[in-house]
Amino acid sequence: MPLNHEGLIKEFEYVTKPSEQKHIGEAIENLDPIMQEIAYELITGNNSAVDTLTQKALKEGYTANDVLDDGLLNGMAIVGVKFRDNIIFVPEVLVSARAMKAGMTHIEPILSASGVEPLGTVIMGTVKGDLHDIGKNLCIMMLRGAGFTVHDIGVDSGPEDFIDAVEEHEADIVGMSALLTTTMPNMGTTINTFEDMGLRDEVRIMVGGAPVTQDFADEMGADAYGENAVDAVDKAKDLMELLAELKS
Ligand code: B12
Repeated sequence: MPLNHEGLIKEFEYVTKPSEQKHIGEAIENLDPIMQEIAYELITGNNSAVDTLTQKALKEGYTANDVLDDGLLNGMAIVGVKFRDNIIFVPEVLVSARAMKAGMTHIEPILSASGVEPLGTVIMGTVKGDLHDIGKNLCIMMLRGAGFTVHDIGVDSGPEDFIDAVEEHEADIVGMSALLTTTMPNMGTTINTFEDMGLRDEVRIMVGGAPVTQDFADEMGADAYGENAVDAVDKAKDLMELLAELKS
């Protein structure tokens, strides 16, 4: 079915980077009407519509993965682009995140009951001294949606909190978030502590948050930097491949 949902076509016009136009465009060009509708309602933050449509799609025989990949995640990818490009702001992102949650309520139990092997285990936290968690929580939602097991250690997390969580859950990846220029260096402190404890080779570390850049991530010794929640998933997948190569 070609893309014919007027609202979604309009929303896609906000995607202007050629690489994203290709990536997201290919994902949405042949979506069934109900998936186009789910993606659109998620973008506009209509959580009761996302809730109803997700249940309807599941009843009609779409798998939990179909609804997640084709409907919810495509919608969230456009939300991520609009937020980054200052077309929408925090309140709109939160409303879309609430709509995503409404859909995930029906998807998550099916995915966890299906016993699909998780892609990997991720520990996510906001670094010491920092209480911002909206972006971290969005990343967690997307990572879980993509098939990762994620343990959220919350905000104001010191090196020992990350290390304890990695050991307890035998995690593959650590994700650190920071929104304050004053707390960003705590990413480096955490990475150094992993090194000091001889645990640096056990995990791959990714960092993110509005003031964080690729250069800063390199300087701190992180393995990856993620610009947004969609990128967090891509980077986590890359890091899992890297870990698999290292282990083989
Ligand atoms: C909401 C908010 C708050 C809320 C936080 C609520 C919460 N539960 O998170 C409250 C009111 C508590 C707050 C408090 C403060 N805040 Co504040 N806050 C913001 C605000 C408005 C939005 C941040 C946000 O949620 N963005 C939305 C999310 C979706 O974006 P994001 O976090 O960047 O996340 C995305 C990416 O960065 C990435 N990402 C994020 N984390 C990770 C992690 C990984 C691993 C990866 C791969 C990717 C990734 O993916 C996310 C999704 O796309 C910003 C201003 C702004 N417009 O950015 C100021 C801002 C961050 N706050 C600021 C300040 C100064 C403060 C306070 C110090 C204010 C004060 N004097 O008390 C306190 C600090 C409290 C503390 N110790 O942390 C400053 C920071 C300035 C600076 N240079 O450091 C900002 C920039 C405002 C400003 N312009 O001055 N704040």
